[in-house]
Amino acid sequence: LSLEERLARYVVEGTKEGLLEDLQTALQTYAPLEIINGPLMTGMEEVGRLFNANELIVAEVLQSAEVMKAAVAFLEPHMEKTETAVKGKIILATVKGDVHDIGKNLVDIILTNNGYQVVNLGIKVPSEQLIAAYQTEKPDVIGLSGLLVKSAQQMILTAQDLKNAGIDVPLLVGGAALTKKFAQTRIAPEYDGVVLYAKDAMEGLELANRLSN
Ligand code: B1M
Repeated sequence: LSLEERLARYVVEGTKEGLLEDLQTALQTYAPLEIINGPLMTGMEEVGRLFNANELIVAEVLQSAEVMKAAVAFLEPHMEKTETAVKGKIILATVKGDVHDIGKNLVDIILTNNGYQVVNLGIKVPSEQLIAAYQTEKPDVIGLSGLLVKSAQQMILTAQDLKNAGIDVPLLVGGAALTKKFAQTRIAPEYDGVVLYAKDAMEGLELANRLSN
């Protein structure tokens, strides 16, 4: 197998044996994010496909998630960092009912490495917790992640709750079950501030930069 195929296979098979060595080798050719968005994501997409086809069980998908997390943790110190003054503060959360956090944590790493102060509230975060965090942290942006179809609906409810609490800072939303259209036509009308959709972590950074300029 080629290096790229091996990297995808660690994720699919949920095994870490040889992973760090291969990641180290890959760093000679690729930037850390290219490794994540390339072979590691290819592996994750395959995991999603196999899970959908009932060829993997949740416990196995969890192992794959562990491999992805270990890989991201290994690559993180190799990512580019800017030494600029703090550009802004962002609260991040995976919405209520949803445990998926790999994408959200990638957004955290990329924003943190690029001058943002990130307050990561974790997973299954209900509106009340977001509102309380907003009041203590006074962030410039609130970022919501969700991968389940029901999480897209949850984002609408969360946007309504935030609006009812008088919150109108920009809302950055992302995650596999969302689309730009959904964000604009279903979430934005329920909120008082701007709602921005990011397809991936880098776009999340670009949108945050646009807001802070
Ligand atoms: Co789950 N899961 N899962 N899962 N899981 C999906 C999402 C699914 C599509 C798999 C499938 O069936 N093909 C499916 C959802 C179906 C649906 O709703 N339509 C699914 C399901 C059904 C479930 C359970 C219900 C399974 C069960 O228990 N029967 C259960 C849900 C539990 C719950 O949440 N209440 C469940 C559980 C799990 C695990 C715990 C085993 C594990 C998660 C571990 C963890 O996150 N700590 C897991 C995993 C790993 C997946 C897949 C395979 C991979 C997700 C992932 O980490 N991708 C996933 C299938 C897939 O997506 N291919 C699947 C890598 C990650 C980097 O990408 O998170 O999309 P992603 O983030 C991207 C962008 O979306 C974006 O940036 C990132 C890239 O740079 N982004 C943002 C994300 N958030 C953003 C926020 C932003 C900006 C950009 O701004 C704030």
